[in-house]
Amino acid sequence: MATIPTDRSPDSTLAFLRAGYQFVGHRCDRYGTDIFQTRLLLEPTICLRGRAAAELFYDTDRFVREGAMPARGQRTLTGRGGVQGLDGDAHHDRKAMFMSLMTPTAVRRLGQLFADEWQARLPAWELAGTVTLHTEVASMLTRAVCAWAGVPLGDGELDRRTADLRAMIDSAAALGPRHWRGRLGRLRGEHWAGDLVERVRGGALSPPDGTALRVIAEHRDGAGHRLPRRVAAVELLNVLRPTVAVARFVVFAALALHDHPAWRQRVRHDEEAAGQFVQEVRRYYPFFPVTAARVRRDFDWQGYHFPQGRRVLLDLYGTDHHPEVWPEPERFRPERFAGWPGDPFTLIPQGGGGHLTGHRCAGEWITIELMKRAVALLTEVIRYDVPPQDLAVDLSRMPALPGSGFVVTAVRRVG
Ligand code: HEM
Ligand code: MYR
Repeated sequence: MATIPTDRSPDSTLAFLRAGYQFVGHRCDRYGTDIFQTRLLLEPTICLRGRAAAELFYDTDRFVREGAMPARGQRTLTGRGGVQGLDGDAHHDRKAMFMSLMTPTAVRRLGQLFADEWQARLPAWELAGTVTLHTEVASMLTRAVCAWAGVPLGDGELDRRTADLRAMIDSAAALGPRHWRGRLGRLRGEHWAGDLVERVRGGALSPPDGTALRVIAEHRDGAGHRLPRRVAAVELLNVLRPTVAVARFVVFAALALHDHPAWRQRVRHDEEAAGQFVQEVRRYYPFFPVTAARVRRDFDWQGYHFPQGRRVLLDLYGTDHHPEVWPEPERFRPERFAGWPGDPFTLIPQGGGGHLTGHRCAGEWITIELMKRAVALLTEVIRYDVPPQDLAVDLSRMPALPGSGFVVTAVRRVG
């Protein structure tokens, strides 16, 4: 049995937070492997990257999710009791509930609500002179996803809810005040979402059939039990929060259009080119760095031993930038997706494997739809100037964003 290359440091948690997206990749490069072991949060942890590793990681006979997500991430990003930490039949049942929301018609409807919201804000943008895209898009997505999910949202509530959802995302890998803002956002958010669920169950609120709020409030598990209020709240937030997170990908799309102006022309009124562009934005820009699981029971793989219970991280960013998978990974080249046959284990910004059978992101189709809408709006409906600003994307900052949040000026409607 080969020994997994192992970091000597007694604990690398701070090194991980400092190195960010490149923590796993740099060490793999140093050891000349796609696997090494380190200590994170005082626990031995195996880190993996690459296609074969992704295929292994998504084998549910070999890995479980129970107890995989660090407590800090549960208190901020995911909550407790939600789909991310389930295994086996319980996971399958809960995941089917999410996937039932993702019909092509429903996905298009969310895209339309978002585009309508964007159009409605244009006059205010034209007047304002200066707009920060990340702030505006996050707020528009909150409005759109609440309408889509059957969640009532008063005008006076929009800023509070957007801020809380953003704080949950921003705090996922943070220490100090940023972590506490996330905890407060989650506390308030779960309280709000729990009340909504109770109002539906009590008949005071009647969201349309098939909307996320109604489906989650009325869901019954295999044994016929409703979700506890707190779990239902966590699952409703699992629809609202990540949709708001798509604002980051919209900003990255705007950044890519700015840095590669030839693509501004190519994507206009060309669905195929726009599709390739969106895939490359998802591959290229840093978002969800790694995901975590635990070894279900002892096994050996490629001559390495994986002991039961060991935490394992899959490097999503590192796999999306692996030179054996993606030639010239640090070049932004949407044309690499022309005729791409698809592979569930190579393009994994939102996880790999199957949507229903495993933990791959339930919102991948929504994400792609919203990004395509944003690209069309940015290239076909408006023109804008991009003044000098801090557009650098700091790879040690998780989750990442251009420093300025992408400021645009002189917004005018052209389409
Ligand atoms: C899971 C990323 C948008 C709902 C995940 C995972 C990642 C991810 C990396 C975990 C995969 C794993 O652990 O194997 C993203 C990114 C998004 C996004 C980068 C872009 C903003 C969305 C949207 C929704 C959503 C729009 C819903 C409307 C979920 C759910 C899970 C999940 C419910 C848990 C799936 C499970 O455990 O089975 N996402 N996601 N996500 N995502 Fe997303
Ligand atoms: C979501 O809201 O579920 C999707 C987007 C959130 C991305 C946040 C990524 C930050 C770092 C997470 C570290 C996870 C460690 C296991």
